[in-house]
Amino acid sequence: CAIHCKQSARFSHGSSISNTHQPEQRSSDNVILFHLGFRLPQDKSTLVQHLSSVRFVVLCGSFQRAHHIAKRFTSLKYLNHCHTDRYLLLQPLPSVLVAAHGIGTGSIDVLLHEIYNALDAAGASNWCFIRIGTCGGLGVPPGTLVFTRRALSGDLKPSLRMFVLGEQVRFPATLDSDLTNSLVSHGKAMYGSVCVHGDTLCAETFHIAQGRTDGAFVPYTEEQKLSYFRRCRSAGVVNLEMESLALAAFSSRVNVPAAVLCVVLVDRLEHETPVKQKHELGMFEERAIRLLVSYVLSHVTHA
Ligand code: R2B
Repeated sequence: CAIHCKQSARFSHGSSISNTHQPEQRSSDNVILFHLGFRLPQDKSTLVQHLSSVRFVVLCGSFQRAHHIAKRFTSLKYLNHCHTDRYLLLQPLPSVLVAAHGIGTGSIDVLLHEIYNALDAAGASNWCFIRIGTCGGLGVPPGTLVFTRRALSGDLKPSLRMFVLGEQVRFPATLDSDLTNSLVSHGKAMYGSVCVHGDTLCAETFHIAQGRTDGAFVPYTEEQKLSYFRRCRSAGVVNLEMESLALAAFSSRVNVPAAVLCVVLVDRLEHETPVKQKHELGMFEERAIRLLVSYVLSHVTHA
């Protein structure tokens, strides 16, 4: 019958679940941003007033870094914020949001949906995501600023693998090349060859999926680990982190440009964990933050 045929039709990626957005299926009534701690109001006027002019959504891992970045745009006194014990969303300028997404694709994905829903309801248009984070390098030294060209899964594909309604679906994941190139140019003008444009391996876990040997157990040999890292390098990977793919897949589906910029804390071809002094690591992170703030400020008015 027609219903049965419709249900069992398969898309070209081999699943009956679409890997693109199906706008007619989306419910926009009574939306609760549970993890940010608010419900979208029926009367959208306050939301429009606060969020309709947002141009940049800056994403980072921790609450502390989010506060640190937001304070570079404004004084604490003027900082609008909403938070739960899970996530934090700050608005240092009418055009800038700064949010903390936690660790991993699962964590950032929750926040992306809720921020998108808020901005969509407020009628914001012409905005983008920029993730700023830390990462391990592959053959590049600590302090390198990596701008992600392609976010890749553990099997080196530019798509996010997810089980949806019991089926494995791969969501195409593309970062915005114009936004990335413009960040790279800005970065190169500030820091020159410290800036590298390359592919990022987005790992599913911190320890095993990134070939670490300092977790509670290790299911591979040193040789297997190095051989995987060499394969990654040959495929163009210069760094490893844990969120880029979810951001790339999400932004591709909702059609919002996104870019990822990470500072290398350790070269994983040499070490498992950072060997630099704490103040040096702080200086490296500061580099990335200064670049991001300078870039955003050069694109927004301070109203
Ligand atoms: C980089 O650092 C975090 C893990 O320590 C993770 O969020 C990432 O991508």
